[in-house]
Amino acid sequence: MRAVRACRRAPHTPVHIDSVDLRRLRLPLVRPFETSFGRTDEREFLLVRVRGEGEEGWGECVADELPYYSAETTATAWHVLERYLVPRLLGRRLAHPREVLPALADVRGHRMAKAALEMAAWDLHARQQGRPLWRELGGVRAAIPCGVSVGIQPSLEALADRVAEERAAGYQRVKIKIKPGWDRAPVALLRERFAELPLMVDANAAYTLDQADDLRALDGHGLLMIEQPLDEEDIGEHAALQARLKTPLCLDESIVSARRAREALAIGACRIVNIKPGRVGGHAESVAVHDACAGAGVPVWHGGMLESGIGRAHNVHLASLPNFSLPGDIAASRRYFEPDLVEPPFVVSPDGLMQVPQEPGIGVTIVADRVARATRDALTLDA
Ligand code: SMG
Ligand code: MG
Repeated sequence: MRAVRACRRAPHTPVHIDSVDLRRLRLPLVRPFETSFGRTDEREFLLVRVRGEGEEGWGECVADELPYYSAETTATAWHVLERYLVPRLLGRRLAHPREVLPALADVRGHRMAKAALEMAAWDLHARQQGRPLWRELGGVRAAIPCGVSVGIQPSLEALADRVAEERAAGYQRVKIKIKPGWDRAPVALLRERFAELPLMVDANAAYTLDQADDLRALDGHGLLMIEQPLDEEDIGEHAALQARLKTPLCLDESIVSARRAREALAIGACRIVNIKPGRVGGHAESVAVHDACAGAGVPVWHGGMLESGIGRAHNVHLASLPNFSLPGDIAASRRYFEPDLVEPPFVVSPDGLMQVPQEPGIGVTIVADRVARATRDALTLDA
């Protein structure tokens, strides 16, 4: 498949970035989102726009204002982009966006900051080729299956109501957030009310191995998986936990690179992997994680970071690759921001599918005045 596509591809225009705009935005969420580490009412995030050869490309940085999901924040990402990452790309000619991450390799870590720039370069490149991003990444699907992530709710009844609403909207699977003290009861209730519901839980690293019994108590409920129960550094402990559970473990925070994915799979730390391009340094590394998992017979699905339509568009294109065989946390724009920053907004069909955009690049129109209204800081860096 890939070889055929490569033959038809237009000659590559090199990636040449003349200027980069950084923006910090704040947008209120349609509904607050609560996890084991806290509650978000308003999303703060960065946008990166790269320009070159008369085209532009957009990326979104998934880092949050607060260092609770990960060490990176909007402030650290801005600092590292401005001082170290953007200067390494400005005025450089790269043959392909795959060369962006290697060009930034002497800067350690800061994968979310790198990803925003790398993904903007992919959008620029795809627009220059006049092709939708999914074709450049190796996507194979015109529509992707959607799941939904439901935060911790004020009561069990409120949770059941939310889940009923999401099912009615068509989502193919539901994930609920858990933490010690909010695990057995919500799972038991949902199983009682929605016996056939494809259901999973995400702990965002809230447990330790000595709380394994709390997780084993979930084993009888036919969950699709338990996502990231232990600390992101505890790959070995995840392997020990997996050996004690029937339910597959899925790693999210722990998988920061293809190398880490291969190590985790080699020791049996998980049976499923969540891919977020922002977490691993962008699209090229995501494809490498995807391929490593495919080679090991391990399914992947696409995670979400409460993105605006710009980050969501990138996610939808990536999730069209073949080994994204489970529904992702990619939900409709209207669940997050109203209005979203892009047109058309992303919608989910009654059977839980989302169309992959077919226009060049990320394939959506960025609505300039909505971006401007949400912008708190802006900076242009030129070659
Ligand atoms: O984008 O719908 C979304 C959120 C999906 O649950 C989600 N993301 O750990 O997977 C995860 C969380 C991280 C973000 S929490 C603010
Ligand atoms: Mg997660």
